[in-house]
Amino acid sequence: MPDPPPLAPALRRALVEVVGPDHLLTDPAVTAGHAIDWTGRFRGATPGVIRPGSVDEVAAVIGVCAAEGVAVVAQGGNTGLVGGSVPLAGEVVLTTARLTTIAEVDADAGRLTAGAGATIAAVHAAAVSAGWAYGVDWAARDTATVGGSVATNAGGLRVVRHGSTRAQLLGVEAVLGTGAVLRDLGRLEKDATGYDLSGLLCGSEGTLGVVTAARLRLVPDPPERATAALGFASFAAAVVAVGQMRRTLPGLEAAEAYRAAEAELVAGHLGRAPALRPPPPVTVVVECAGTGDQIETLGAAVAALDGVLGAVVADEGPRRTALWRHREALTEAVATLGPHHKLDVSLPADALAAFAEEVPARVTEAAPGARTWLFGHLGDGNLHVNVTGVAPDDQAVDDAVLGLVLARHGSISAEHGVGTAKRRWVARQRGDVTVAAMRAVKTALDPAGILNPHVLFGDGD
Ligand code: 2HG
Ligand code: ZN
Repeated sequence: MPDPPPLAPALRRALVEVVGPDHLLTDPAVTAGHAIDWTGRFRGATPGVIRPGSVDEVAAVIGVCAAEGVAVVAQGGNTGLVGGSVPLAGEVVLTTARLTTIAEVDADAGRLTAGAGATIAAVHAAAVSAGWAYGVDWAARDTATVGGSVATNAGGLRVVRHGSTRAQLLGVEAVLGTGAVLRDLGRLEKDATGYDLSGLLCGSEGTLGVVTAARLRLVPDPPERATAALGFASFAAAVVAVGQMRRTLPGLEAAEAYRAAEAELVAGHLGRAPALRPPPPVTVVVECAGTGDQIETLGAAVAALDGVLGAVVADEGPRRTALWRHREALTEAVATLGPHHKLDVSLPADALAAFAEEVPARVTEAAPGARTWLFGHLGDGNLHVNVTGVAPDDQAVDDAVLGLVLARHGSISAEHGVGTAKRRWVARQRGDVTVAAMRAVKTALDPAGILNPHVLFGDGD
């Protein structure tokens, strides 16, 4: 996009008065990194990046922007994949990078309060030091932040055991579009006093408020863990086996899948042999955790499965790390192939295998030169359809894949959010009544319409 006009002098002065001159960045060489997403597919421009250092500064910044009618995109680690945290229409960027405090760790109750800019890795470390664990985790943990994870209701690798971010959330502190501060961090485990506004802000993608802190529920940290890579002839066989493990293995923490093509791509990228040789049509990485010998527990569960073509099992140590590395590095391996489309979808269990078998053909029908890369979280029905060899703004592939998802009663966004990439599809999935109610909530909490105004809602909804 062409460079947006510079900030008006009065606005600039008002923002500097709030955050100080060092925390309003306007040099394009500095702001450029905040204007492009991780995949390189979504590239915008911004007249300024604001770095408030406290909730009061966030409130004052939003108050100034609301009064001036200036649109704001809130940004955490900028690891989002759907164009929801970059200024595609010349918005100013409000980064939570300075809100990193992790406080009020309650080791008895198992909860902590984390600033929006704290990374997921920092939350893990704080939880472990208090004798607990945090139930949400994914490969971008060192960069992705609490605020972004709340804004997108992020899922990740452990949803099969602990649920998505909303399931960990006791409360949030957030600045609404008016500049008012919603202080909802003190909620108790049981609290039936009206609307769950923290739950509502979770997944709202920066459209209702800027999350500045979150009160997070922690989970026990089991002492023993075992991980296995299992081979299957098809997604259908893998889905049946994962269903059986979910029923019989209470400590199942993850069940992740990828195909032979992805196994070879990531092995080449890492310069290591695939987890299973030769790679089977589908590899499933499973992990269980608990007390007692988990190799034995997992081994017994695997032995009872039908259709396992090959298996390697590992406990703590480099072999376990290596099994995870092959799964977690898939995103970076695909990224080496250039800008690509990412379609993060979920399917009902009984439709998942048929979808996985059909989607590559639908992609090549829509874009003959395109290639599909397929992997994801089999334990909760979430597949990541990555497509390379297609222009960044070409919608034909997205339409083919998302049309198939809706025909199979799935969701067009499982854990990455809608962003700008999928906003045309929300009404088709959720229906007009739901979208009208969502718009009414948006108007109530952000009457000036300044908070991330170009995500979530499609034109004409
Ligand atoms: C994962 O599961 C992330 O690794 C990223 O959600 C998925 O790259 C992707 O499409
Ligand atoms: Zn994922």
